[in-house]
Amino acid sequence: MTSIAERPDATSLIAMLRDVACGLSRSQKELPPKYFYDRRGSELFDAITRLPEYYLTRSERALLDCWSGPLMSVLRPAALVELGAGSADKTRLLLDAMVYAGRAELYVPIDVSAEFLEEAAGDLREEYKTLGIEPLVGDIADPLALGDDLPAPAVIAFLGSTIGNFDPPAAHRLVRNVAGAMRHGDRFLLGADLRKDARVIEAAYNDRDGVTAEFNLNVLRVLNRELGADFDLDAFEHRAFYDRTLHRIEMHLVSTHDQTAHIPGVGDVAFAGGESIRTEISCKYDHASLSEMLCSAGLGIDRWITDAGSTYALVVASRTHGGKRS
Ligand code: AVJ
Repeated sequence: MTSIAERPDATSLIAMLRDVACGLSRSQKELPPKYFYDRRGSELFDAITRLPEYYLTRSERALLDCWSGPLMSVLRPAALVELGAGSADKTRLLLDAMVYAGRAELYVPIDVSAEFLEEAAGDLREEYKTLGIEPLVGDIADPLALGDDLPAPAVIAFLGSTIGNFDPPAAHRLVRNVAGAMRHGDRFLLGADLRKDARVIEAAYNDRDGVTAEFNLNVLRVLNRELGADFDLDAFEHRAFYDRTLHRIEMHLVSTHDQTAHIPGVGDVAFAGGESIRTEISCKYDHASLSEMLCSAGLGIDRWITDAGSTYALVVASRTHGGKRS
C-alpha cells in the first residue's frame, strides 16, 4: 500500500524510467540501489541493521559512541553537514557532541527524499532549540550546493558505509565534490566498512532470516508499483557474494528460469534462466585504498579510528592545501 505522499513526482519518475531502461539494457543488467528505499525498503534496511550478522551499523555506532565527544571537542565545528540524512540516532550522537563543544550553529542534512528530510528536521527542531536546522534536498552524488554563509568550521559527515555503494570512479567523484566544498579548517568525517575475512562479509549479506533477500527483492516491488512493471517476485532469487579481487560485495537477483518482464515506457526485458540483475555493490576499503582516494581528491587523513578487530573505520580528513575560501 502506498500513501500519496510516497508517490514520486513526474521528474523523478522520468529519472527512474531512464535509470531502469539504461540499467536493464546492459549485458550485466543492473539497477541503482537508491530504489530499494521506499517506506517498506527503509523498514527492511532498519531490520538489517539489527541482524546479528550485519556488523556494520553496530561497529560504526560503537565508534561514534566513543569518539563523537572527543572529536567534536577538538574540532569544535559551527556546522554539521550530513550526506544522506542517515539514521536519526547517529545524527543525535554527533549533534549532542557538537552542541556540548560549544560552537554549534547549524545542521544541514542532505537527502533525496524531501518528505523524509522534513519529518526528521521537524523532530530535531523540537529537540535542539538553539540550533539552526536547514535541510537540503539533493542527490549526494552531485556537487554540494552549500551556501557561502555556511558557518565555519564545518564537519561534513558521510556515514553508514554508503560510500561502498559507489564504484571507484564514482566514489572518487563524490569525494572530490566534498573536497571542492571544503574550506580551510573544515573536516570530512567518513564511515567505511573495512576488508576482512570474506566469510564474515558474506554472512552480513546472507542473513539466516532472509531479511536481506526481502530487501533485495523489494526493488522489483518498487518497479512494479511505480512503473506498473510486472516482475514476478517468486521468479527471482537473492544472491550476494564477495569479490575478493574488487574487494566488494555484489548483490544480485537471479532469474529462476527464462522469462520476460514488461515495463511500460521501457518495453519487454528478457531474462535467461540463471541470468541476474546486479542490484548493489558494497565496496570494502583499507587504510591504503581510502588514503589514496582521499589524497587524489586533495584530502589528507588527520585521524584514522578503528575498533580492536579493524572491522570498520571512521576517518577524519581535511584539505592538504588551500580550500574554497579561508
Ligand atoms: C546502506 C549501503 C551501507 O552496503 O551494507 C545492507 C546496504 N545492502 N544489506 C550496505 C545493504 C544489503 C548497506 N549500505
